[in-house]
Amino acid sequence: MDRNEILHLEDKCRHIRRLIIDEIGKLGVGHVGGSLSTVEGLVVLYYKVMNIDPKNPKMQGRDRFVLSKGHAGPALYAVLADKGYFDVSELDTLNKPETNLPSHCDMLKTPGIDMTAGSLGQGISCAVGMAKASKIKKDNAYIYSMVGDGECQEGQVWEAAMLAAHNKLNNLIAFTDNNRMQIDGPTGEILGVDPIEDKWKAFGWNVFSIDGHSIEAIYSAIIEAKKSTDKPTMIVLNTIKGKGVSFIEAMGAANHSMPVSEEQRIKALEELK
Ligand SMILES: Cc1ncc(C[n+]2csc(CCOP(=O)(O)OP(=O)(O)O)c2C)c(N)n1
Ligand SMILES: [Mg+2]
Repeated sequence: MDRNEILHLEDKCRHIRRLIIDEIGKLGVGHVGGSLSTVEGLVVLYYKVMNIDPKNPKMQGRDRFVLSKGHAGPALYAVLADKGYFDVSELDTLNKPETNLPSHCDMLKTPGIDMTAGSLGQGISCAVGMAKASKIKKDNAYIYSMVGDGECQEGQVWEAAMLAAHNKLNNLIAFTDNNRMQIDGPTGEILGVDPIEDKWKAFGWNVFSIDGHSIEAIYSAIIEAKKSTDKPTMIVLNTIKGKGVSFIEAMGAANHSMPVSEEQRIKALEELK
């Protein structure tokens, strides 16, 4: 990836963060921290890697993305709107009555959402099934998914991990958004998941651990992951919860689901200019 492309995608990340702050800010409350930490991963996937067509969201053989940490829906909606799956103005309806953009992803409501998620552990399990289905259909699709570090406390995540390795699902490339925070505090204090890389390796996955806010590192890891012939890949994204807005980063786990005042919305947008 050349320097210009990296700069372009970094700009895109700033823009997506602005959309996230704006949509949650206009609602007044939401999952800010865990949305902001996903942005570079989503941007590399949606603007560089995935075989998708926003004008034809159900295109046969498309790549799929399952946001297993479904509470970060606002981040994915910002990306889908910017890609043209629906009008950017729809972001103002986030989590309001009759919206197509509920706080957690719903495949029956939102164009571009391929799997409903929000009950932690279920999304990655569905992604494993989708990767197996793609192998059976031989449609050459890649299935991408993202779990949270706190989500990895769910036993179901490890059942999915085992099944994916057993089935040699090298078409499954997943990310852990390793922001080291969950709902109530630091993951390491509540129920530690470290060493997270060794756990995925022990379950038979190909594993990378990288700076989750580096466009270049994420892209390179995906290219490497695609060389796997017999294993699913986990790319551990070492991230910061609330990334991009200093006063939100400084809140730690208190930014998980937080009220956003009009003053905070404007202050955050200023910083993301
Ligand atoms: C099965 C289940 N239990 C509890 C919750 C409530 N919940 C939503 S987010 C969250 C914390 C998740 O932490 P993490 O996976 O680290 O998310 P992130 O830091 O990326 O926001 C919890 C407990 C849920 N959505 N699903
Ligand atoms: Mg977390």
